[in-house]
Amino acid sequence: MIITRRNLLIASAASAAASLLASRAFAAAPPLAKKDTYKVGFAQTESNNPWRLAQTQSMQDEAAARGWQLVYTDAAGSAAKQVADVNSMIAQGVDLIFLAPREEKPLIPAIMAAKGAGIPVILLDRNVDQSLAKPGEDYVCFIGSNFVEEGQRVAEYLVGLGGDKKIIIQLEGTTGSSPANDRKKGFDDVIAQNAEYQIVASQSGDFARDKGRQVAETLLQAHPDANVIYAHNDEMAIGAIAALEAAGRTAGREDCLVFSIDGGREAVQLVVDGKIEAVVECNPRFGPKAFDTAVAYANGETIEPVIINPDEMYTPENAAELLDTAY
Ligand code: GYE
Repeated sequence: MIITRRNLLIASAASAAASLLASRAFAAAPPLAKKDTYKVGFAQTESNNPWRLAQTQSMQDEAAARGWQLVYTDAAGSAAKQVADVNSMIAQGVDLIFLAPREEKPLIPAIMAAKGAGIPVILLDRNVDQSLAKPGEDYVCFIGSNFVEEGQRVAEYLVGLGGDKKIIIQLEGTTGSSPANDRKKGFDDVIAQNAEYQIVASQSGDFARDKGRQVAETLLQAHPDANVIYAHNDEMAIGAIAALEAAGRTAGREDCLVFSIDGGREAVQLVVDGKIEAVVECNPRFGPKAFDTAVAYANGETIEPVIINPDEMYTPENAAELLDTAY
């Protein structure tokens, strides 16, 4: 090959790309030094529901029990603020960051910034886009529920019930968040295999009670024949029950089945009352496992890239008995 300036440029661009790939493929997540106590960050997404409050409480309790310093931030529902929160933790020199990434893509630069600063990140409860960041390389691991399975369990329960309730409204969680994407996927896949069931509308209620109520109100007007509401979390299900009642309808087996995911005390009580048919648990008490995982990582133990929390399902059969264990 004749060496021209153009060929040289192409060759050097190709080798730069190759070494970038190699560094991505081989670089491990930053290590955590062994110490008696740590200063760790917890970057929370928002605090507008009992699930988030229970998760924050669990992290704070665990830090206090171990005598670790916890730098806590609340992104108040803004991915941009959460990126800034992580950057401020990096500037404060925390040893490790626990991050609950609000959405799958916008938090990638924050994870990369922590990696660049040599600070390991453990993802809690929500995951990030796996084509953009990887466990064991860019962050240590993900700890949380299997959201696809949660959606599947709701759909399988519904199909298993039989009966005539087959026209479904779906209230999705925060757009672009891993639980919303995966809870929809798991549910939709099972429903697609059962032709007599039909999802007539699927829209985001942002995991929030009042947004869920408003969206349910609009969708119930557009689809008055709907007789199943599947909400991606308790808060939106509770909002949807208010919308049903405002429309002169009732939540429950007589009229419209309601399903949710999370398993907060208020929702489990609604299962006891017959207004919610079933709730798939998604446990927010992350503290013990999160801190244990950090210690195991510092000790050089092998950390699984994905650590799944086992979840219960609350049904009319067990809800009363399990009520006291709900957060
Ligand atoms: O279901 C919801 C919360 O990310 C798994 O986020 C979590 C979800 C949970 O706001 O209520």
